[in-house]
Amino acid sequence: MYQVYLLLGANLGQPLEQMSVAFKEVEKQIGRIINHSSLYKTAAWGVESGPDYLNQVLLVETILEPVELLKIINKIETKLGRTRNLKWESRIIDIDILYYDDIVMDTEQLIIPHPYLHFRKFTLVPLVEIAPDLIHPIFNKTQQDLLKDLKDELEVKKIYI
Ligand code: PH2
Ligand code: MG
Ligand code: MG
Repeated sequence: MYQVYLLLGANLGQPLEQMSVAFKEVEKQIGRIINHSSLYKTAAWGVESGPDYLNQVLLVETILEPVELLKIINKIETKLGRTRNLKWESRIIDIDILYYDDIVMDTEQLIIPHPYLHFRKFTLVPLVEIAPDLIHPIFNKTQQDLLKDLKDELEVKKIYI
């Protein structure tokens, strides 16, 4: 079994509903969700004119190897209506692999850990909620320390539903 941290994100359509469907599809097709963060309402990062996002981090146990996992993720995203055009454009659903055990890989297809996670408060705040002491295998820092060192000022607000 491998332990994988995934980030769910949505800012088009009915974000709350899509996040909930994605959560269930992850359980069905990827593995047991052993922990998850709260939901966060977050300002669009990268293309800052976009609508706010909902974001959530899941910790999942899976037997899928990284590339197999990516394929299943793409399948779930497509099932929910995701299309792809521009980098960082608004989306119905996005499922990103943040960490996969303490694996480090950098191929054309897949980079683990996620190459932008340490630049993004919308990723680090939910990660700190459920895994403050998890070590980033390249920077050798905890999630708490990565967040402390981060200068991203965009709003990340826990929501209660
Ligand atoms: N995802 C992006 C680009 N910008 N901004 C927020 N707040 N949340 C996201 O999940 C997000 C983003 C590309 O994947
Ligand atoms: Mg993403
Ligand atoms: Mg993605």
